Amino acid sequence: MGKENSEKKMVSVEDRTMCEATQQMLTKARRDGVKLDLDRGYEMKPCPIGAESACCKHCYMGPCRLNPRDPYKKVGVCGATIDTIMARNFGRNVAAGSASHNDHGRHILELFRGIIDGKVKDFTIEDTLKLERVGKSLGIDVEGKEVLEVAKELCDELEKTFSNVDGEMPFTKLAPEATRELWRKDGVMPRGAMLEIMEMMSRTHIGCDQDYDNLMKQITRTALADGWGGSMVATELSDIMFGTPSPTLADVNMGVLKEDHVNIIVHGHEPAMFEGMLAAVNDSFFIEEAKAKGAKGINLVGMCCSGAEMMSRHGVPHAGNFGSTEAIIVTGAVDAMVVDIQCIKQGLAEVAKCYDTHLITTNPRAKIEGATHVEFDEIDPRKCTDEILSKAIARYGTRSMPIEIPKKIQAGVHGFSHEYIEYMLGGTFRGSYSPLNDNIINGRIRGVAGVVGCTNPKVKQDSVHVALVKELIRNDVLVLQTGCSQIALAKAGLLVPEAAPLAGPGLAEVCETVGMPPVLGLGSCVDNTRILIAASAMVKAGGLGNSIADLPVAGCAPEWMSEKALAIGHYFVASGVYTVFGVGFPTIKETKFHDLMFNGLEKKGYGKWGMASDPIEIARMMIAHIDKKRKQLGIDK
Ligand code: XCC
Ligand code: SF4
Repeated sequence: MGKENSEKKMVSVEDRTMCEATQQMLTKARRDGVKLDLDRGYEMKPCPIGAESACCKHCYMGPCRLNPRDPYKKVGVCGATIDTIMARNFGRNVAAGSASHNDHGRHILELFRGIIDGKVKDFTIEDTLKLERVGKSLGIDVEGKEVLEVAKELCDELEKTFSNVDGEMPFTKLAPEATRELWRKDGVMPRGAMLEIMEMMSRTHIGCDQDYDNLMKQITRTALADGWGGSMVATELSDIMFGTPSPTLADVNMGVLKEDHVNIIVHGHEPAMFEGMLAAVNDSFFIEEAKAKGAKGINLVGMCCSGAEMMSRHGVPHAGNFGSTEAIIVTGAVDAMVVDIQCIKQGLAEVAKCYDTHLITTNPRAKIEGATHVEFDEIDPRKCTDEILSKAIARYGTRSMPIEIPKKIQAGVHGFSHEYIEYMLGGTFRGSYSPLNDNIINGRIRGVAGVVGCTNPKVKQDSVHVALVKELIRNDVLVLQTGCSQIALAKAGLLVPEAAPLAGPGLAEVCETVGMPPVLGLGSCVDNTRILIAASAMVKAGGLGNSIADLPVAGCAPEWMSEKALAIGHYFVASGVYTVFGVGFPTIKETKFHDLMFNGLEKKGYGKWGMASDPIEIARMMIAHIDKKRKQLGIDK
């Protein structure tokens, strides 16, 4: 097949995404002359030197470019070697990812403090049982204390996650003792997130830390400050304030839009604004306003991670993942897309303009040129949400575009918090260990995999997620999911108990007994920390070794794209999990730094990195690791 031919084949909508709704909208966008990310991604030819992290622009003696095919032939002007350059680049990626999650977590903590101080009146402490449980797990004496008293102590304790300059980050207490000992011994125990991120940035300045092995220590500490820091604070406090998820039925895909309703999409990451919107759309004043314009009502749906959180907590419908955010505007049916922070493509502004959709930014940390900014303030949420509603309703009244909504919709069960998983698979002690551990030891469940992360227009949207997860469950591996990956599998119809027959005989039997799907959706990307807590609980329940590194588990982000994904990947590796990334990886294979990440870390007692792009190959690697761990545990009969 000639180059031209293969390019033609690549560019068909079926090759850009396996999501049929997104295909339909991409076709329409091309017809309408509107360019989407899915096509921009195809046309972009990424820099091959940057793709393998063989360039450095940390000072203006450069930028220095090394040859990825002969990486040790040259050094930078300052003398930096390829290992230093790759380690510094990776370190700054992890710092940015960790900063994003910590900024999110700190913002959630501020909201929590606002509730305690009485300044914030529109939000409250929903789950007081969880408040007590989390307080106790951090050593707070909750006996006989008022809710607000416990909350205040917890708030002060968790503040240290960000502000500590020494000691150990509070939530690291939840990790198994052997895992913590390793962190202490290697000097990678995270202190405070602001400190770790600052130190990561300073050590990667020209002429500072130029030993890739030493840099790796700070990279590890910075990543741990995400998983056991800001991300965990975000998840746990959001549960306390907005409710801990338990299994909820929710619809997913573009068919959740309703032609005869005012459609509002919330897309981003922090739950507060979305919670505010949810409260406001039920206001009868606005429902009447919408009706006066001829609409049957107001339809609030989510996308990406804030969508995943709201779906988990409240069953709010979810319209699609990262790869569909521009495409959905092409329906013409979106009256407003409301965004806050992270993973919001600037390209949305142009697409929104073409389809007369309001793109509304709400967070002072994330404005977009061409979008309307209506700031959200937790102290007065209605000021923002009411203005958004008025704008969306007015747009419904003046809709002039032809509307085309793909009729794709898929129900699924979401909202498996770690508490619920423990309750479902660990609550009643039958054998010597918890039922989950028993089922792993007796081999019905071969192991547990976390499949998470983004979609990336470098690969056919959703296709690697779906093929990988199907292969894993077919081999009796229980799959836990978050973020955009969870949405991909929800659209494919796997987040229902009826998907059990797709699993191997052992996993299918467990699913049928418990009445659960073979694929469990845990929520957004910060909720990856639920996987850390579940893994720690598995260690503590006994029979599967002493540390997370002993468990027959593995993780994967098969279509990753963000720096947050790298931070998440590395905190899983640093916590003991074998983590495979798809798409590609910013290192050069034949280098010392790559060897450290993909082999050396495991020898030191951590997890390790893996990389492959084919889903069956990824599954094979993850299962081989799970089997290796089973063998080491002596449960490989
Ligand atoms: Fe973003 Fe969180 Fe990735 Fe999705 S999975 S593209 S990071 S929205 Ni989190
Ligand atoms: Fe080049 Fe060194 Fe400057 Fe990087 S820090 S751009 S390798 S001179």
